[in-house]
Amino acid sequence: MSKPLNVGLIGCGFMGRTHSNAYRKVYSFFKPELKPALKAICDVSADKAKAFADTWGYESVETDWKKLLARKDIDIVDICTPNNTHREIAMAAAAAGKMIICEKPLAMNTAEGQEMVDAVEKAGVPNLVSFNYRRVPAVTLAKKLIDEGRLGKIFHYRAVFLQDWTISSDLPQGGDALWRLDAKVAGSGVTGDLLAHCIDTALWLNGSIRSVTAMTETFIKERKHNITGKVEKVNIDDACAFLARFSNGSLATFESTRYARGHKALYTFEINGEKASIAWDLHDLHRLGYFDHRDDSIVRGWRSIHVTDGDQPYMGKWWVPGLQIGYEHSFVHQVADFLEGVATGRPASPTFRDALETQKVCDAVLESARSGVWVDV
Ligand code: SOE
Repeated sequence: MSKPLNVGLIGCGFMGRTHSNAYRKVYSFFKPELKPALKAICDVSADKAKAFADTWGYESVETDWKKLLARKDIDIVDICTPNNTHREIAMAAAAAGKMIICEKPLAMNTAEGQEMVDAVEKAGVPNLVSFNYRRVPAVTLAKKLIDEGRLGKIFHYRAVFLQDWTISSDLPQGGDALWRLDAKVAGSGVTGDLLAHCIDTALWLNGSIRSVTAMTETFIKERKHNITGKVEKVNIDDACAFLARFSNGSLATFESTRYARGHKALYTFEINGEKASIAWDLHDLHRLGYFDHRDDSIVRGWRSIHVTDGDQPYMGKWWVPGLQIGYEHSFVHQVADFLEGVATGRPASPTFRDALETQKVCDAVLESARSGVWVDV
């Protein structure tokens, strides 16, 4: 018999939806020992919160996150609010003894992130940052292949995350849905929003990054602000490219932009080792490209592994071999792993401490873009 665990989720945006969907599905497929119950949804707009509660099946509604945190019947606080609120909510949730799941990036910067790590560790509460792409089965399979040593020594890591949704100069900054363009709310542009995903995956697959050199650009210098109504300077990075040296000696290139016309969410990475290479593409997320030099030369070549078999990561919990899953499932896996971590006492990764490493790389990238020199992480 599963034990219930009550969820209080803050924020009714896109991420609030992905997390809510995950809580609803996880029990049916993963049968965790702890069963999440959608207890309360919180948003500053009562209308939005009520509509969200109706859509996703939350039992109750709050409009003040402090009230949500004060409730005795809430076990997990799930933070799906803009980046500039993560620190304050997470610190208060830790002090209230709640388990915490926080959307990425962990914080606005490393100093804030460090405070959050200290707070959750002092309180001893389970904590996780939502870097969902780790839990796409093909990406998890990549981790397994690397850990088994199939690639041998790794020479290169190459990652890109391309979008095109901010090209129009008419697009305002700030407010609902567009806070990602407002540096005061988002902290940074593509570095914290998109490259943070690439960095999290890279640190997980290939170990720590030693140093970086970066360039950023803000193509549209001024935009109307949705809240103030004034035309204001744009302070986010619209595009960022950086080189990195990993501690294992491998070299890396990372690139991200919201100005790559034709690309909506093209996240790809390729890793080249002495014995084998792997490649992954979010647009074809259930496949993993794999090239093994040890294959017989007459049949050697890139193979496209259709990651749908029961013995491949997470897939035994879904349908039958050959039938693929998609983006939303990475969040279901995240909740399943978090709940298992709570039940077993072996925390799922990335914890706040793990995510702080990504934050440090993001900060080093932005510092290097400002200074024009290599920066040690
Ligand atoms: C930005 O458009 C965004 O929604 C990110 O914030 C998400 O983290 C990414 O997964 C998809 O793109």
